[in-house]
Amino acid sequence: MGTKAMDPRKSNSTPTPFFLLFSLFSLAACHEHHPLDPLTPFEQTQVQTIVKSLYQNVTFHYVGLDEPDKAAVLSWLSSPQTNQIPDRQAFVIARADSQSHEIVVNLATKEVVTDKVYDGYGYPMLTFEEQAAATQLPLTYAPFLASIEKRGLILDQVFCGSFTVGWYGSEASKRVVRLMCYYINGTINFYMRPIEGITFTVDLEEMKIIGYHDRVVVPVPKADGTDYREAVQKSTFDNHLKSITILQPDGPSFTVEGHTVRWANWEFHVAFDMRSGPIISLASIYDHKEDEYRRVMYRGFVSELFVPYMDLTEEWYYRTFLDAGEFGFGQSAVPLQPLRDCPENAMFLDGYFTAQDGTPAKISNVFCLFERYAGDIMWRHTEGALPGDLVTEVRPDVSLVLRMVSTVANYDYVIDWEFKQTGTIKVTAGLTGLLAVRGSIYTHKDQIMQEEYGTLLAENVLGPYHDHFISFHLDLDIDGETNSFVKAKLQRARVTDGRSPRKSYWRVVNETAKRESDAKINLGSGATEILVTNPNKKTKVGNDIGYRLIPRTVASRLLANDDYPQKRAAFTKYNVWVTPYNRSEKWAGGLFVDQSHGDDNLATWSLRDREIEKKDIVLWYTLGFHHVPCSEDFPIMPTLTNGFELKPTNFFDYNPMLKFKPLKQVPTPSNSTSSIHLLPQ
Ligand SMILES: *[C@@H]1O[C@H](CO)[C@@H](O)[C@H](O)[C@H]1NC(C)=O
Ligand SMILES: *[C@@H]1O[C@H](CO)[C@@H](O)[C@H](O)[C@H]1NC(C)=O
Ligand SMILES: *[C@@H]1O[C@H](CO)[C@@H](O)[C@H](O)[C@H]1NC(C)=O
Ligand SMILES: *[C@@H]1O[C@H](CO)[C@@H](O)[C@H](O)[C@H]1NC(C)=O
Ligand SMILES: *[C@@H]1O[C@H](CO)[C@@H](O)[C@H](O)[C@H]1NC(C)=O
Ligand SMILES: [Cu+2]
Repeated sequence: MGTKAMDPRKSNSTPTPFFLLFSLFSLAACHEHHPLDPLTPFEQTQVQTIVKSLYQNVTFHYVGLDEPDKAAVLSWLSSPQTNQIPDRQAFVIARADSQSHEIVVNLATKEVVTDKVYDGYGYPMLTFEEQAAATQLPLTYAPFLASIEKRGLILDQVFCGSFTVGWYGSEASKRVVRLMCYYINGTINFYMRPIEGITFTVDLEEMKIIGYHDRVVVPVPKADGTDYREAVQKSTFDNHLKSITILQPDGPSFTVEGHTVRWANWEFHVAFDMRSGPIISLASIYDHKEDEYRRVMYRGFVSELFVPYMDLTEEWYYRTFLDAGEFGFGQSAVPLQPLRDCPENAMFLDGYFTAQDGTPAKISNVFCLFERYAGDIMWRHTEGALPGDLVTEVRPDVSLVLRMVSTVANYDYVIDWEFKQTGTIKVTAGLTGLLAVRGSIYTHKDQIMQEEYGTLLAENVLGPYHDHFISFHLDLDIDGETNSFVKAKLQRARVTDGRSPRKSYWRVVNETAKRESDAKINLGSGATEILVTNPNKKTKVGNDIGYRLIPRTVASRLLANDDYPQKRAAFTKYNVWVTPYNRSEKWAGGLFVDQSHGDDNLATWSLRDREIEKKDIVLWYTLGFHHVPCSEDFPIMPTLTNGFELKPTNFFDYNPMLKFKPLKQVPTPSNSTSSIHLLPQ
């Protein structure tokens, strides 16, 4: 951090070395594939050609790598020179002839391996193109034009958004969305100006409005004070912050080769997926004592999100979104802004998703990768008890962060995967952006005489209560695939035998889960440590090798089990689940999520109650936020964060950073005495 730093607003250039690195990244990706590399634009185009040769009239809803079998990947990894790389295959979800298809394309042989019509409940992820087309329909729809006129609004200031409809018990369904319109006139923040009381239903196959109800006229909230742009707010107040920058005069300490990132004692592979965003694979940590990389996680990614609103009015009750499976958490990612979204020392990576017609679409700067030094302490001690000089040993905490921001319409989700030299993987989810608000007749809380489903945030603006759950698929391989799941319960014990003047203490009672039903856990009551261990490997003194899940704030679902949205998002029933590895069990809310009935998801898979002891297991952790909006969330929300850590627990024989050279801290070559930067020694 330096006080001599330039004003970040005046510079939009990223130093050249990072761009150079980025070009290497793309080049390497073209030449030699890692079996888990995402599809390249060239491969996406091959998929497009092959699928279009089957169906002329087809829309692409998902295209991604058809993940090879884990055994094949691991055997390739054990000896990449001698073992053949598994054939590259693409997995496609497409619509043709009004049917959903699951298509697997072999990119080596250019053949369609399977083409299966899906006839169960639920529909594929929506495409941007069909949503854009749907939201244009109101602008020429006579009943809506009349509603707009009745409210004294002008049409060219109206903007409509599309929303998935959920499922509320009916048997038959069509591919439909609901629309909600907003008034722009005078603000970029139209989300704060709902034209409340109107519901549209659009048939996406026919691309026409099939339902319209103008139920009630509610004042459109004012534009005043809603526009968050600095130029509009004219940012009058000044906290007198001087500029801050992060300097790495010798460049970053990480390298990116293909999609493999190496930094400090970590190595992992990172891929972009249009459904889940970042997929971290094969995360391994170097153990200097063993002189080898030891695997911690085979694959980790955001599997599903669940955002149910608690407002029961006609215009709102259906809003119970599953953002990954309905809207695409990955394809909703946005380009990160250098110096604002990520610090100056960040490197940026691009990602590709597939547009509705099968064409590759690029998201520039979809990830940033940077070393974080926030002035924190990794470990320290001052020894002053002995005669002589005070002894102080301190190690600064420097970590590596991979970041993505997904903006699913109004909300912005900041997802960080952070790797610490002590072996911890820390995942942070930040929520910011704009609340979904309801237009209301109220201008003051005292006017509210009946049950409302939210907080009055401003005149005519009500912020409905809602949740955000984010479910992570964590295929941990703690030093190998054979793992067990252990609940270490901290239990109070009474002293009754007079062995101590104390009356109580606590002890650890370990329970190893035998089957899936033993591993469904709601955290937050009692003291239980959650561990994934490798019972075949021990530390020097005989403890099972392991990693611990350390959640931040725990939020458990509040909806009833028989409520429709809860059935669809039944993965939120518990905070923690464990399943045996199965290549096709990736999406906690099921594969076809839009209007799903909840018959294909984590909760139904785990009814099989499979054995999970000494098996290759997957840990699922769902973090949550209960969001009771407050006035500070208006007109734009300061970031709210939650997350979890995966921390080595009897994985190493001693503090893994004991024998590593500390970073050398040198003052920057400037007049400033307070600026410090770090150099590896
Ligand atoms: C393609 O399919 C869509 C949706 O089923 C249909 O509306 C459209 O008419 C079809 N176009 C052609 C050229 O067949
Ligand atoms: C649009 O905004 C302008 C400026 O704030 C205001 O004068 C005008 O009345 C608004 N028009 C409508 C139809 O809301
Ligand atoms: C329980 O497991 C923890 C973590 O692996 C370990 O530290 C502890 O020694 C175990 N306790 C017993 C009683 O086995
Ligand atoms: C993998 O999971 C799918 C979906 O739950 C299931 O149909 C299949 O039988 C499972 N495979 C194995 C080997 O258990
Ligand atoms: C150092 O300080 C002097 C006097 O304040 C100033 O003229 C000079 O530009 C400074 N140099 C740097 C590198 O900031
Ligand atoms: Cu929220």
